[in-house]
Amino acid sequence: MLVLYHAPISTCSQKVRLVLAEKQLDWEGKSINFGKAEHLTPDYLKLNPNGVVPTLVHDGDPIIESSVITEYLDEAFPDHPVRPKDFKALAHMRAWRQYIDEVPTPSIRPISFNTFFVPIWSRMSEEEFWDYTERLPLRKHFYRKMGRSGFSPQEIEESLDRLAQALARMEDALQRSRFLAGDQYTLADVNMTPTVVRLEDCGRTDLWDRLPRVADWYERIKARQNFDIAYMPGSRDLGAHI
Ligand SMILES: N[C@@H](CCC(=O)N[C@@H](CS)C(=O)NCC(=O)O)C(=O)O
Repeated sequence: MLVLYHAPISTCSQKVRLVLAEKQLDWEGKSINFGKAEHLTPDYLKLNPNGVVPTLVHDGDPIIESSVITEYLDEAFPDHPVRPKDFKALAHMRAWRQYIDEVPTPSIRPISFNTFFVPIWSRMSEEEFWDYTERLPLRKHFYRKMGRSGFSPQEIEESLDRLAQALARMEDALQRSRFLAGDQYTLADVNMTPTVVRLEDCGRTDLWDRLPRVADWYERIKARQNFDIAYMPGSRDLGAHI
């Protein structure tokens, strides 16, 4: 029995939903509403002490961290693999995954947060914002430093520059293989997908205007069966779940 605590618009939840769909696994969803701070309730914090989504509960045991969850799913359910069997190819895939977790994944946050979280915070008074951030186990000081009005234009530009570098690295890799870590669709592609989708939803497809292999990769990613399942209604509507 697989239960996923997730949010439709959450990029980390989308990674897990892509893998669940690719592996054709049945799961029960429990949708978490950030606007109602459902990720910070005592019951949810018992499952995920970081107070973030996603959390996968498998036969009663919670598993947290999207990149850990996706690898766990591939280990626990070997059909329709999303990791190469060859150890060197696996190391190559993991290096990609680590790079994506370190560079593009945090770099999409400024543009994404300004679009998604700032409307929630702007409805709060300074005191309410302070009380809300006091409850955050993971990003209390990060959010306080950013403030209720979100990231500055300079911070947005810097993060878009990091994303442009990541897309250029993808273009280079896609000269040599069909997918990021070889000719097999793997967790490297899964990890990168939500960031590229979010860039499209924020109107920044210009970042791959001159990267034909990235454009082709993205079209192939969107044409896969797991895509429409993972991107359930509401997943791309940034204002819908506030
Ligand atoms: N490293 C974690 C990060 C999870 C994460 O940041 N989730 C976001 C949604 S994509 C969240 O729950 N944010 C709520 C918050 O920051 O308060 C993972 O990959 O699972």
